[in-house]
Order: sequence, then structure tokens, then C-alpha cells
Amino acid sequence: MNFDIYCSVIDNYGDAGVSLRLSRELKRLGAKVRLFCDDLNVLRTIAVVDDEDATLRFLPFCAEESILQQQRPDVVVAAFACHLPALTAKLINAQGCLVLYLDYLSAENWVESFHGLPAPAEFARGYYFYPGFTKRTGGLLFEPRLRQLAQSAAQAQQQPLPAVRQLTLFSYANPAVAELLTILEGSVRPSAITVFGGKPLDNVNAILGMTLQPSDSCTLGKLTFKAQGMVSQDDYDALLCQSELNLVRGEDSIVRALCCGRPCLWQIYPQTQDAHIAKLQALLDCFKRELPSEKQAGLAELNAMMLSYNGRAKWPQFNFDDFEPIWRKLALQVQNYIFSLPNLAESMLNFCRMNMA
Ligand code: TRH
Repeated sequence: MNFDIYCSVIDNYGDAGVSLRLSRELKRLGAKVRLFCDDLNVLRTIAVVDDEDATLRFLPFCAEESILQQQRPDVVVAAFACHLPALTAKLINAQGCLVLYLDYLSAENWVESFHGLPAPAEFARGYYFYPGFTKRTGGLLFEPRLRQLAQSAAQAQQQPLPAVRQLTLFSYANPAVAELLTILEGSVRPSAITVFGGKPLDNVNAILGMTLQPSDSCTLGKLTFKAQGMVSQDDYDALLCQSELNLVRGEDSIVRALCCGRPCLWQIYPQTQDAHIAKLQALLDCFKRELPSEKQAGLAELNAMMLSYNGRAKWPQFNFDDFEPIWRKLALQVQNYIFSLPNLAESMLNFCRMNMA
């Protein structure tokens, strides 16, 4: 099956990140993919060299007509409400391709009823396609490689715990990071925190009154900060699997962090009217609904920490060191649940097969 995926980078890395992971997964499952992106620099920052080949091509968003006509797509994916270029839309209409509107990720209940509905406004054969956290949505993007990575990292996990706790920090501007650093400072074990360049590093520099640059490091009391430029998605996944606590942001990194089966906190992408807080709570409610009740220890504390990390509650009063082992077990329960969901690329292929005839 031939796929054309269109991605417009509005902000940050998430749009390109999800489009790239989807392209890669479709390719692994035998599809031929062209990924049209209006910021190829962002895409190539997080891609690996092996990504681009005869079955996966990166192309500019507004490609020339001759390129578009080289291969008629069976399916066009418009990622995250991006508006297709006029020439592309004209050709799609002429060719009668199937069009999927891949939407943003949310655990809210309404997603199930919108997933797969026809969206014929612009194209005769258009459908909404929703990722999500239940079996009645398109599911999530994860691949066998990530499962293996997470499993081998779990096996390699040292017992007793390593002397130094490893963390990753990928955030937007977030004052709650200061509170978390104070808590880590009060822990028995020291922490080494990999802080990614851009907004996460700017945030930490503002909190600490420092001017760390990527590849700098510094130790303050029990906390060591290692500033790190952006790495490829593969290297980021490996770091998430090796770390004891991942502070993530945006849609793609929360899914990866949950798949890793390690404790994580999510700074959700801020939206107006607190729409993001409703989405955050919907995810936690989903865990409450879906995890076996006897395996939910720590979920109430996690809920409070997540709200606090997003500036909507006070940090819960408990001993962090005592809570960590409970959190680790909970993260494994969540990982089990996530891996029971549909693989989004597989469900997309199935959906296309059913709707192409
Ligand atoms: O960059 P983000 O904040 O993207 C956001 C969100 O997706 C948000 O929902 C969206 O609406 C907004 O953009 C416009 O966070 P996210 O989604 O986690 O994407 C980051 C991507 O970058 C992800 O694919 C992981 C990848 N990454 C690397 O490849 N290397 C790195 O070093 C790091 C830190 C991340």
C-alpha cells in the first residue's frame, strides 16, 4: 500500500516526531511511504540515517506536480489538522484517494465515538483517525523494537538500585521543576539529570540562575545536571528505558515513557481554557478504570503529582524515597496496559484495507 503523509510543524517536535514514527512503522509493515514535511530540518534532527530509503522518502510539504504524479498514493494522511497544499488537494480529488485525518492524542471518552467516522467535507473519501488509550480507538504508536528495548532494560536493572538515580528532563517552561528538584535534593540517593537543550535547559537555567549550554554539566549538592543537545528518536528511546524517572512533555514522549515501564511525569502541551488539564485527568482516569483494582497502589499519589507538575495542585505530602518502589511497580502495570492496546500503524492499515474496497 502506498502512503503519502503530510506534516506541518506548528511548534516543537511532536508533529514531526509522530509523523516520523508512523512512517517508520508503516514501512516496517510493508507499506511504501512518502513523508511531506514543511520543516525537514526538524525531521532530520530526530531521524536516523537509515530512515530514508526507497520505501520511505522525506519530501518538502509543497512538492512539485511531477513528484506527486510519480506515484499515486492509495492513502493520504493529513496529520494534526494540517491543510494540504492546493495542488495536492486537487490531485487527491482527481485520483479519489482515501484520506485520513490523523488527530491529536487524547484519553477523553468522546474519542472512541469519533474514531473512524467519515469526514467528507473536503474529500469524498475522508475519515477521522484517532489515536487513543482504549481498544476502540486507533491505539498508540509503538513498535517491537521498543518493547524489546524496554524488556532488556528491565532485565538489566540492577538490584539493589544504582547509587545514583538517572533522570531525563524534557519540558516546556515549568516552575514545578523547581519543586521537584527540591524533593530530589532531599532524597537519600543523589540524582543525575540529563536536561535537553532548548526549552528544558532554558527552564533549568532560569530556576538555577545558570547559563548551562548543551554538553556542559554541573553538580549542586546531590543533583548533577548534564545538558544535552537533541539526540535521535532512537537514542532518546534508549535513554528513557535506561532512566529511573523520565520527565516528559508533549504527546509522543509521554507514550514512549509509558511504554518504557519507568516512572514518569508528563508536562502536557498547554492549551487555552485548561483543555490540557482535562486531557491529563482523562489519562489518569483511564488508568483508574483499566488497571486491575489490586494493582493501583500509588495511582492517587501519581494523580496528585501529575496535577502538581502541571501547576494545578500542591505537591502531595509523602516521603519520595518510600514512594519510589510503589511508583516503579505502578509503571510496570501501566506498561502492560499500554502494550495491550492496538498498534496504531497496524490499525491504520486494517482500517485502510476495509475502506479501500
Ligand atoms: O516537542 P513536543 O513538545 O511536541 C508538541 C506536542 O506533541 C503537542 O501535543 C503538539 O501539539 C505540539 O508539539 C505542537 O513533544 P513530543 O510530542 O514529545 O515530541 C518530541 C519529539 O522529539 C518526540 O518524537 C521525541 C523526540 N525527541 C528526540 O528525537 N530526541 C530528543 O533528544 C528528544 C528530547 C525528543
